[in-house]
Amino acid sequence: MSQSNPVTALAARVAAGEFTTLAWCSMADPAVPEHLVREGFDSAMLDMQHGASDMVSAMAGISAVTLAGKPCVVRIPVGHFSTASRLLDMGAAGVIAPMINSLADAKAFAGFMKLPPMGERSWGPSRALALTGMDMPTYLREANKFHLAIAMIETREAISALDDILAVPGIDGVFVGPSDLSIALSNGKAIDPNSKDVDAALDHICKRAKAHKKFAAAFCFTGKKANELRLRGYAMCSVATDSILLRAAARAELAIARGA
Ligand code: 3PY
Ligand code: MG
Repeated sequence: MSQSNPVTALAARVAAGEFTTLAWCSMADPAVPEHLVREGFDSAMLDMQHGASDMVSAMAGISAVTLAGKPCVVRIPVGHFSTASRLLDMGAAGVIAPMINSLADAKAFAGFMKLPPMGERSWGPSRALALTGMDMPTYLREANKFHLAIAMIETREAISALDDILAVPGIDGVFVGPSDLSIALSNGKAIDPNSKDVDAALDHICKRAKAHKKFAAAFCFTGKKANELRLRGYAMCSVATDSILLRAAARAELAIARGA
């Protein structure tokens, strides 16, 4: 796996033990993730679960990011595992699946992410061949190694099934969703991604991931949190979101313009 090929670079960097940042994008315009990776993010993440991306805008975003020389991953809506295969066909470097709560969820997701014999992904990497520069035999041989299947852990059920999920061969890593997890761990009483319970779960999830030789990743609202989790062993973190960054920059510049 090469770090110079944008589609394979994310898996290569994870395998090399390097920490990577994700530009979390809820806007569908492909210029948004492209700007962010050109400003230094290691990769972009297009959100089809809670963001505006659909299949057409995701394809444009994957191309824009990849042609800017960086890997692009996409989060699918809950349970839309067949969409994961299509995104890989379009050149995504990996897919994040939300609400993976059981061994059955993990197996179903991995099945759509990996080509046989590891999974049941159907052949059709039309755009991916162009973006990777690979011929068909090379892609068939290499794809399962460089496409990251990332399962979100964000419920009590997922934490109970964590070892089963991590043991699925086609699952490469886990991704903590601290907002949903905080709601689950407080039995629906609170949304607090920085709660003590979420914090304890973050260490537990990272430890179990390492025990299975898989990687741990997490959503972070700030660079400070991402750096903290990096030091606690996390391999990959988002840093804020496109809209958080845009709104913060707007507030800061307007305050200066108004003499603050
Ligand atoms: C969560 O925190 O629940 C997420 O899914 C990250 O956006
Ligand atoms: Mg969530």
